[in-house]
Amino acid sequence: MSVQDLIKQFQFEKVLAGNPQTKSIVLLGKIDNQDAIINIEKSHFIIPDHDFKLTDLVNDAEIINQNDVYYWSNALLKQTLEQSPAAKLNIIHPATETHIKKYSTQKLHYIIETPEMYQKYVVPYIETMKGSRIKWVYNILFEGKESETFIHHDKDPESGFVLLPDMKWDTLNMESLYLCAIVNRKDISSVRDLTKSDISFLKHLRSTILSIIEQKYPLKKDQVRIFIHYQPSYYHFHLHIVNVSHPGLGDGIAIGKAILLDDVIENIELVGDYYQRRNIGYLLGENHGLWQIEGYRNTAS
Ligand code: M7G
Repeated sequence: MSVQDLIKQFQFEKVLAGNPQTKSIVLLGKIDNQDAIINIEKSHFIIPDHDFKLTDLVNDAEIINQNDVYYWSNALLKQTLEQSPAAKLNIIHPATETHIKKYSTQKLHYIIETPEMYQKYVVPYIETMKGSRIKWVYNILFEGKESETFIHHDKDPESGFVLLPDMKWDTLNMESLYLCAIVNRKDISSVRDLTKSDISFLKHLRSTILSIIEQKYPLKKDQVRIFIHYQPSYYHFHLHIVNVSHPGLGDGIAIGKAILLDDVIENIELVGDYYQRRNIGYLLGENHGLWQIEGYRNTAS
């Protein structure tokens, strides 16, 4: 089904979340009697370097009010799908219960996860999250899905990875550049699995990604931050690569979720089993699968 057909068939049920700061909204509804999630985020502006006229951007405006030298108005922008789209629209269909919970507004808790909590509750939880939930990852790595967008693909089973545009990026606006690097290795579920033996692998990822970015985009290596999430939504090791000018959508780059790759490398260089031994603090929503586990919840709160 084309994206236009999916949009036409969407039957709205309710708003799952909305954020006036990121100018985004998440809707729940049905397509073909199956749950569907629509995530719409208003796009950032793309201003050409030269020959820019405000009327290229603004089609019309209506005054709200005026006082002294101050004018404020509502405006209609000139937009095209190819160069200046109004919004980025993502669809998940059919959406699972886990998707619906993930995208719903929820109460957050600050968790200090001890190595014992990790072993007792998180390891078994991760096992239940592998299978179909990371099908999209294996589609990219082994089935050629999205391969037309690949920026880099090294098939070496130990050191190789795919670098591609993240689903969160509109692929047009450099200021919000958001890439994802997914490794071929299947043995790293999260930062908790990284040890001294992974240092050269992580350094290889870092240097390869940075040199590709410098070649391919008008960006220097100090203009992106590379980080991982803990807890991630998908337990197959991947890196987030984001333009430093992008504050991130929602909590994606916030403390209590994002960990810089440089910090990870340095930590395990200093203490080989750093991520096996230490407590890790993070924010967790009440809809998260881990919060549903009574023992975990009681230990965490
Ligand atoms: P995460 O930390 O596991 O989850 O990162 P979260 O950031 O969603 O909480 C997974 C990353 O992969 C996110 O940045 C997603 O936007 C991105 N992503 C997820 N899916 C299902 C896809 C996909 O199918 N294709 C691409 N290109 N990126 C995806």
